[in-house]
Amino acid sequence: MKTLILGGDGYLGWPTAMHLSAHGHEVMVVDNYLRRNLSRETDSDPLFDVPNLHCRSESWLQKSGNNIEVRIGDLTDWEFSKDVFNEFKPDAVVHYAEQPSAPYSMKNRNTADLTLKNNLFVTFNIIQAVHEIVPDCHIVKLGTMGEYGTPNIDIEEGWLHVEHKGRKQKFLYPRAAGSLYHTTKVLDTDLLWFYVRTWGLRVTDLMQGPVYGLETYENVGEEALLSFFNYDEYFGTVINRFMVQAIAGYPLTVYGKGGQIRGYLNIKDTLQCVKLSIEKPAEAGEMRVFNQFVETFSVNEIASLVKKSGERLGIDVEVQNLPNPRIEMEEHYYNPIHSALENLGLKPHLLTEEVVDNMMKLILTYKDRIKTNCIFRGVKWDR
Ligand code: USQ
Repeated sequence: MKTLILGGDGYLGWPTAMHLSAHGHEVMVVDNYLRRNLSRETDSDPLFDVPNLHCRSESWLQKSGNNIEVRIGDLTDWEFSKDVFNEFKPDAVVHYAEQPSAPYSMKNRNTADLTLKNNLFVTFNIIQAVHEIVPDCHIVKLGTMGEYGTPNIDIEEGWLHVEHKGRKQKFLYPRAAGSLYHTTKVLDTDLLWFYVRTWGLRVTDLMQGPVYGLETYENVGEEALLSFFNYDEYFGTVINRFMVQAIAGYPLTVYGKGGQIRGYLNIKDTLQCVKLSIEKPAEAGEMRVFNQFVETFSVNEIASLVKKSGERLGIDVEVQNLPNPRIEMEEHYYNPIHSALENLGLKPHLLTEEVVDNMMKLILTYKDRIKTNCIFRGVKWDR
């Protein structure tokens, strides 16, 4: 099976490429190094240096004997996108090629502009290229649980059945995103749904929660194959950030009351979910939406897990409640359904004490690399 991974340099893109390659897929990765460049521009370097995609592909070939093709270019450029699809003719395309940070999207007008244009035009070009060149290709799109916001009713998997004045209709579940970044994902979903209805595309839209973790089955023990691991305010997700803060002796930055609940997953489960989605594809004219996370935690619960791990490892961890720079509910109902991926065969990895301790120990080996000035920038939503 030929699988094209767009955004193949990122935190999730490169591990996905290796995982699918290890399981027999013929893989091509494409990236324009946007995430690397934004990390550098904002002085938000990852915990360790990450070799470029050509070097990582070479390391993977040495380790596995499998080749991963690499193309560097900007997928908002139609000519480049068209060339990639014409050359590779994928059976499936995994779309990670987006500016992934909520705080970055809220920093100023220019970062908002970049986020909106990049995210929507890459999605648009993928849709056009699939329709023109490989109409049977399955699009697996990384969306976010943040598309739904935190409504006061259960969150279904993508769709809501509404009965109104005696008649029934299935709608996309109402969206109410909490940042411009999350809103671009809502707009992506709408674009995809329009073209599924109009052109009969096959689409799986994965509503993913925040991901944590470093090691996957393919990179374990090999620094050259590790993924980007950001812990700064822009590009780090909260569990990864809190562990690095604990190791650095920097008080954990709980925003507001810390009752914000999200659905989390280990990076290993992202890889499983994407693989399962590709290998059991959507039908032509079908848009599947799966909620992609395995367990929910409040920010306070995460801080407590990290603090307790610190106690076991002999590290004193302080927790600090900061005024929340974001606009979000700090206490709320949260009950999202997440059975579809488990029904497809997902075997969840949970955030056990052992998993937290092992991640903390690995981060400890990079303690000298931690730069505390990027941990808190205080990007305000209502600037
Ligand atoms: N939070 C803190 N302190 C911090 C960082 C975050 O209290 O130092 C809180 C946030 O306010 C939020 C929660 O932790 O309530 C999660 O924040 P996050 O930064 O881990 O996640 P978020 O900004 O929502 O974005 C991340 C990824 C994004 C993905 C999304 C999934 O960066 O690409 O789409 O998680 S979800 O959150 O389900 O929308």
